Amino acid sequence: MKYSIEQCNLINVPEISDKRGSLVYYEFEKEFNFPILRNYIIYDVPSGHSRGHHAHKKLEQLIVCLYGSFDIEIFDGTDSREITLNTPKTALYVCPMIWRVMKNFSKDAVCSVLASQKFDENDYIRNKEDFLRTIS
Ligand code: T46
Repeated sequence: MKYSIEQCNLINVPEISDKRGSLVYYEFEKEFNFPILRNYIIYDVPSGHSRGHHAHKKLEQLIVCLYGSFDIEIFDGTDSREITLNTPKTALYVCPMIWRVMKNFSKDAVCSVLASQKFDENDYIRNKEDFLRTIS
């Protein structure tokens, strides 16, 4: 199956705000089509550093910025798009076989990722030439 960045959409989740503050929730099965088997959190990224630089063979993910901001570039081998994430109200769904680079992290940025599979290094394509060869 050919995947494209057209399938990587921004999802706005419900937000409930009152005088005590705000709450957002991610309700699976209803809003997302994959089970969440893992959550990991990225934080304390030093200024000027980027992360990612890989694609996943099967993994689907929802990438959320809990605090601060960062940019994520997604590339399907043909088209690319850069998206700024800066609120827990909006998640970026990333389908398999998308090259991603996360950059421009603010000093206080906290990124939470909800993933469809447990960690498996064999699911990664960490070499860009291998990625381009795989999708061609
Ligand atoms: C992704 C982007 C958005 C684990 O042992 N378990 C885990 O669940 C994860 C995510 C990573 N690791 C190990 C693998 C490496 O030895 O932690 C180390 C750092 O991982 P990596 O260099 O892949 O981190 P990022 O920030 O470049 O990429 C991560 C995810 O790995 C990746 O799936 O899509 O965030």
